[in-house]
Amino acid sequence: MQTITQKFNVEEVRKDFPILQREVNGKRLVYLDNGATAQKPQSVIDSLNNYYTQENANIHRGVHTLSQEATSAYEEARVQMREFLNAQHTEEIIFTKGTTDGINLVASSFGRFNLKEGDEILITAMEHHSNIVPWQMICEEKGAKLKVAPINDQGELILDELYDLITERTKLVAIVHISNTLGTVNPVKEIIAKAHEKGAKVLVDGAQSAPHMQVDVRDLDADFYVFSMHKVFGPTGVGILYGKKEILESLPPYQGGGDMIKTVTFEKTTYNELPHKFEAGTPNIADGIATKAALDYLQQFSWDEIHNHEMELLEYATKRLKTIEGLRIIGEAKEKASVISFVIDGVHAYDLGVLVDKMGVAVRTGHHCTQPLMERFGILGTVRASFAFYNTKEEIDVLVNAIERAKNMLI
Ligand code: 7TS
Repeated sequence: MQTITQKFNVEEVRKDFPILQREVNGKRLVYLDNGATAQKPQSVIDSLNNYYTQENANIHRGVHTLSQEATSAYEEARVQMREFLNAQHTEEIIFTKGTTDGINLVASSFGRFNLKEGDEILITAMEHHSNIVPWQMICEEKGAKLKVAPINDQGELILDELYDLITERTKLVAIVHISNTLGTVNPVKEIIAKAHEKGAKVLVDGAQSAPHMQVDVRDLDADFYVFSMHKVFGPTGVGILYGKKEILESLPPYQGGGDMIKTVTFEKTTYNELPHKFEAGTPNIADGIATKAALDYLQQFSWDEIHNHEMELLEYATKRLKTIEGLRIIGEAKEKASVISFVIDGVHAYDLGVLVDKMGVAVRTGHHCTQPLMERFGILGTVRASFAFYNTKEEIDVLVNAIERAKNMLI
């Protein structure tokens, strides 16, 4: 799948991301909030600039040259995304606004079409709010039941209990691939197989996995896979919904409007084919096109190189953070991505976040849009450092020193 043209060298890689050179509060930026959004390489920024300076036109409608060029560039991004995910058909790739938008699309369209009173949707205790609330809304509308699979104290799914919760009433299992708060990597392939045995479809929230690992939707046999490009070194405002062709074809549209129709009369409208059926209105053209630049950038490296580097960072950061007295890591699953959440006795996460920011270090604090998960651990929030492949061990040293200093000021 990957075309490897460049050997992974973190110092060289960092030069591709202009923002990493800037200072924050008089200190070199140490950006450790990649779980919220990742930084963009110059090639993505150039793609956006090029679109607005050279290509700007609406797509799928104009006969003029600019419109045709923009349409080709947009559709090329879709083709490349198909390859990136190893999907079978290009029309299985739907452009959305992001993960949240993709989940709402499926909840609304699949939910309206398939759910009836007494049916069940299964999620897990570690879901992001955007993989909880849309299901609550559609379950309430349809009289269906939302069930929640539990986790253990390490932050791993209790698989036996999860499998017991999948019944013949379960219409869909909606599950996060990698937890944004705990870093836990869930065995989604196995879960999908079990769900399919019982006739349930599966949506995978890939918001945190797409930036860190190879996603092969056919190998996983996922029915739906959603993520946001802004976490995959691409632009904001564009996301991907992969759905199996036969399922997407069977579903009603999410929104009505231009581009999603074949014919319209006041009596009856017929809908366009995939993928346009799910892409009403003028899409986010510039960002859709820049998605290709992000994939081109990422595909210079092998996933093994990225994974090895990130695992070194995870191991090093875990070891160093554990030397801080009173610090407790939340989420110690055996299979983890490069995300570390922690609490420190007697210190409020928010205060710590504000102080380390003064030292140039960007981390996230709070509940990370996983309030039920915070409740499960009996805490209000954590400090979270989430690493990308452009981060370094030196930056982890800066983080650890900043935390020590902040802690001494606060206690
Ligand atoms: N699902 C997961 C697992 C996420 O981590 C996020 C965003 C979303 C869904 C929603 O993605 P969006 O692009 O539609 O907003 N997570 C985070 C985070 O951890 N910090 O800020 C956003």
